[in-house]
Amino acid sequence: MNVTDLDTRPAASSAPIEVLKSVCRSCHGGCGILLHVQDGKLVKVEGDPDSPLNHGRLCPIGTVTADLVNHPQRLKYPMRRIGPRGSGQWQRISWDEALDEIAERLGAIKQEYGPWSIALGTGTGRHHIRWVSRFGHALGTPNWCEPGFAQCFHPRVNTCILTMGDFPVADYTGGTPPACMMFWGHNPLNSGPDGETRFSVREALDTNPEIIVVDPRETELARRAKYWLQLRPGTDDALGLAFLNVIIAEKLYDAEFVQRWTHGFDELAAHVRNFTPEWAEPITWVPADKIRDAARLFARTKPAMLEWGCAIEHTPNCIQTIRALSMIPVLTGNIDVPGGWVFGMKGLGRFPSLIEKLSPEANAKRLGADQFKLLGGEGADLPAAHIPTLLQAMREGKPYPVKAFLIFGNNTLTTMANSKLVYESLMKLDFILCADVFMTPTAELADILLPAALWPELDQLAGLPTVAANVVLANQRAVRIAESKPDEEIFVELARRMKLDSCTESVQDVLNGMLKAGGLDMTFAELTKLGHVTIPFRYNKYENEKGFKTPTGKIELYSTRFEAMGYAPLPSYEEPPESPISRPDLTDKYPLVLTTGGRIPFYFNSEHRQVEKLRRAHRDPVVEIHPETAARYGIKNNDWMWIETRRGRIKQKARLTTGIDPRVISAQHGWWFPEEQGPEYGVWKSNVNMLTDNQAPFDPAMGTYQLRALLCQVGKVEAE
Ligand SMILES: Nc1nc2c(c(=O)[nH]1)N[C@H]1C(S)=C(S)[C@@H](COP(=O)(O)OP(=O)(O)OC[C@H]3O[C@@H](n4cnc5c(=O)[nH]c(N)nc54)[C@H](O)[C@@H]3O)O[C@H]1N2
Ligand SMILES: Nc1nc2c(c(=O)[nH]1)N[C@H]1C(S)=C(S)[C@@H](COP(=O)(O)OP(=O)(O)OC[C@H]3O[C@@H](n4cnc5c(=O)[nH]c(N)nc54)[C@H](O)[C@@H]3O)O[C@H]1N2
Ligand code: SF4
Ligand SMILES: [Mo]
Repeated sequence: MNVTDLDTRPAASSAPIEVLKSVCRSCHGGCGILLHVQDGKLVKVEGDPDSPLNHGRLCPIGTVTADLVNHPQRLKYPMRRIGPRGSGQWQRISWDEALDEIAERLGAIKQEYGPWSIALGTGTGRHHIRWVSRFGHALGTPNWCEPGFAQCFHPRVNTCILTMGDFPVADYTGGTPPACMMFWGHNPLNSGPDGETRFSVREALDTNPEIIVVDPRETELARRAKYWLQLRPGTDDALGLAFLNVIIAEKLYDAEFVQRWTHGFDELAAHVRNFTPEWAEPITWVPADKIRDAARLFARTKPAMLEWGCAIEHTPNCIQTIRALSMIPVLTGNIDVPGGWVFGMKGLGRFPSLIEKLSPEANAKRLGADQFKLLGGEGADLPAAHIPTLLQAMREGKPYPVKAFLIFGNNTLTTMANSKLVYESLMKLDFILCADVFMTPTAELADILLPAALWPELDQLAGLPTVAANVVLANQRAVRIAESKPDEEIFVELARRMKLDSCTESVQDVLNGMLKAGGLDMTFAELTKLGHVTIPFRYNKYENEKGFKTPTGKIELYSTRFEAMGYAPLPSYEEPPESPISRPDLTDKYPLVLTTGGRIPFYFNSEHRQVEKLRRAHRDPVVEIHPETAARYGIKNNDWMWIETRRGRIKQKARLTTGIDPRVISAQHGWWFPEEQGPEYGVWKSNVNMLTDNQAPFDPAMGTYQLRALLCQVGKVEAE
């Protein structure tokens, strides 16, 4: 579907239209957007031509913002459940009643079991994500979580901070186009890179760089690539090590940069000596010559950038995969250079997470932190709880009971692995609070349900480290919908009602404080008039800043921090726990490799299935399968087909394509059906996390579980 097919015409009215500058926050990106408001209603949106990130364009999701905001199924007022959990019986209550009841229930649980028995959950990249941990810390609990934290983006952030002192991002705003772009487990034309926008990627592609793509599926980028490395899902670590082997063995590295600015090159060189492309070929299914050619191309073409995505983080060898891949731009001298990988300018001050308010006793209780130090302990930029450990504490009361879960924007039943076990865990709780913009199968399990505001209904600073690379963006409240409230304001009101000694400042005070701490001499209200501020960029910052912010002052190829925490200092390969190589005993019953979750442009994870215009563009869940494989099972294009793993069975619609290996299938994630009967809304029908596992093995440092390389079998769904 084309974006222009979406009907965004304003409703007929003669009242004046006010146009407000804002920033779309329907994904991790920050496209400039103009909000047209008439009679207090959002009637139309347009891309902001002044935005350096999208130059007036919007993707399908951004385009339907008014449909989303004004959707008749939005939650409009607080509700209390009156029947048994999951019975779908609700009663409208006032905000005062809701907040009083929440305060009372939390107070009682805190008293009896300690504040750590209250856990909080949120969703990816939300405006209020850091407010969830802030409120938790003020309440005295270290147990907040987000399904992407151990699985997406943050493993890259934490690893790079430890080994390079900062998190590098691709440089799109400096005016120097990349000569080579390598897309590794990342499809930013659909997903938008982390905190920039797909439009920056398109503009860079228009300058005709060399392209390398590492992906099991033939995406648009793969079709444009000089080298498309069609690897077996879950083997990115082996492929990354083979790249390092070629770059070092053939002396393709930037000798001057490596000598002056890296630590542990000799150890790395010895370590990867045997990881030749020939070693990697049978593991990854990528021909050795192709690996060699791609590594040579990346190393010889300058400047070059690596665009990496969450596919490399959906594996229990997540951290070491990131380690291997991050060294490719480092060895080739593409760090903090125009058109390469750069460190941001940090126009925003650090968000006041209030972590210092946690008592040492509470801090020590963060579930999973003793084991997974990059997720919950000393190696984490913002420590979070380990979800499988948290769910176990809900189910079994071990290592101590978790009694309440406060869910602020997370469709837990669809986005966390092993949905049935997640459901069992939630059903054991004494109290569930859910704040969401729509009713969902997860929200139906709550005791109290709060109507959250969407981004056009609130004030925020776009605060991802990447967005703040050199552009600081303000998102301003344009409209209000019924009794909905921004999550941030809910936290402040709850903190005040519970008489907590922090988290009681107003949202505006916190935003102004972040601008001030970042050195911007303006208030949030002043920034909203401008929409965004661009900070002049500097490259090669390490030269003037006495090196990189690591113990050795250099980029640590051999990581002293990892070693000190008891983790391997050099990257390694681990076979996925459920693969044709690690579990040949399963392949008779489950002969195919299943990958999940490749993004499509019409939905953000489990969201937006209510929006008819998007549904018209993409009605059903789709699984990609090779025609030869499909023929073997009697499956035709558009047939519903079963997908089954050791955990469960779901159905999705077959899309036959030769752009996938006959031994692999790729299923979509986040599916449920708002149009079907509640309280389940078809959540057990096509939800791919019925198939995934949240049990060990986990990444030893991050606690990550496997989402992209599992064994499955398929079959045609006969008429039911
Ligand atoms: N199998 C498999 N599972 C996956 C993935 C995969 O690739 N494969 N991807 C994983 C990844 S990377 C991630 S990050 C997670 C994402 O997991 P989530 O973050 O849970 O996903 P979403 O569906 O985006 O968000 C959940 C809810 O937030 C609500 N919401 C939207 N805006 C707001 C708001 O402003 N306030 C409040 N209170 N609620 C709001 C939406 O209505 C929705 O119900 O999923 C993970 N799960
Ligand atoms: N429109 C839209 N935008 C989104 C989202 C969304 O749901 N919709 N989700 C947001 C979230 S939470 C995230 S984390 C990002 C994710 O965005 P990306 O990081 O781009 O991740 P995906 O699109 O899930 O996967 C990228 C590619 O990885 C490939 N892949 C699958 N398995 C493997 C593997 O084992 N190895 C390798 N190398 N590749 C593999 C898939 O075929 C896919 O093309 O997008 C964000 N933006
Ligand atoms: S790419 Fe993201 S930020 Fe940009 S319009 Fe689409 S949803 Fe909004
Ligand atoms: Mo994510």
